Amino acid sequence: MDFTTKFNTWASRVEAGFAVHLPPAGTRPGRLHEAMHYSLKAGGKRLRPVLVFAAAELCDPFGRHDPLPAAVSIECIHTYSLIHDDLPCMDNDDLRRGRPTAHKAYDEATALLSGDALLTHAFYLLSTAYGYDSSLAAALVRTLSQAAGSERLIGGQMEDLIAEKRESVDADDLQYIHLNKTAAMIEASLALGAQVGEASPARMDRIREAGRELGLAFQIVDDVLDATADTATIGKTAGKDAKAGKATYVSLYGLERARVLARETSEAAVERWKKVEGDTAFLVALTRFLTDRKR
Ligand code: GRG
Repeated sequence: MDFTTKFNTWASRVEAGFAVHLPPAGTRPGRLHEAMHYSLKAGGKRLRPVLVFAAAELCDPFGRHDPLPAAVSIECIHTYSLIHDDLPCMDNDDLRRGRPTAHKAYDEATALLSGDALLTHAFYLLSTAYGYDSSLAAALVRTLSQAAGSERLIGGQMEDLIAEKRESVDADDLQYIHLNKTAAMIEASLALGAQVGEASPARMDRIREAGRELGLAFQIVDDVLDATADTATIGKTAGKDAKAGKATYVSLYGLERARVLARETSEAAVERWKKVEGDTAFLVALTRFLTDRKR
């Protein structure tokens, strides 16, 4: 199967999985469940679920455990983080994934609660879907909760908000923000897939290292796109980082240097993939695809 077909197959699988692994939109309270599905189905790239499938297949081509619940759970956490990030008390954005943000389509309280519900559901799903193997379920919950917690995703978001109010931000601060706000969830997607595929500890370490580098490259490209692409293409308000005084690779290093750093970091990730045992061709192609993406 070629790269695009494989990516689209996994992305479609996770989208179909929302109907199986979440309470339906009509579940009482209808407004809450409808808002959860509204944001989930808004049509993101589905990068993180695809990473779960790819790592699971890499580590266990025979598929002893189904990666789908893990893939749905990481997309729940990612979507919650986007809903909350768009709220007026954070980035205050009107557009996400090409549609009105959750608090614009509903209201702030509904958006907040739908994010809370997606966050909570992710762990319910992992613990029930893999409950037949309690050590696997516990390992998955540990990986995801650590990546989404106060020292990683939420910590990165906190420092990002603090940096907006500061006079200057240095390379260390920027690295902290991006490693935690962005790379943590990308690394965790791969780690979840590798756990589903019963990877050895050594293989897991190498996969995580590649994920960390891929996550950084992804964020540098995101910074470049925010500075150069138009709103219609990226499906969120372009040029927001500069307006908000955000710490980005473009604000710290300038556009041209940021472009070079994106390519170098992406190639560093490719080198890491080559050190991982097994057929990493899809992950190498994905790394390069993400560097050249337009949205
Ligand atoms: C509110 C705890 C909390 C965290 C928010 C996700 C996030 C942290 C902030 C969103 C802003 C931002 C630039 C985050 C960096 C990660 C990132 C680029 C997210 C967007 O991921 P994509 O491009 O989104 O994969 P889609 O919509 O395609 O799924």
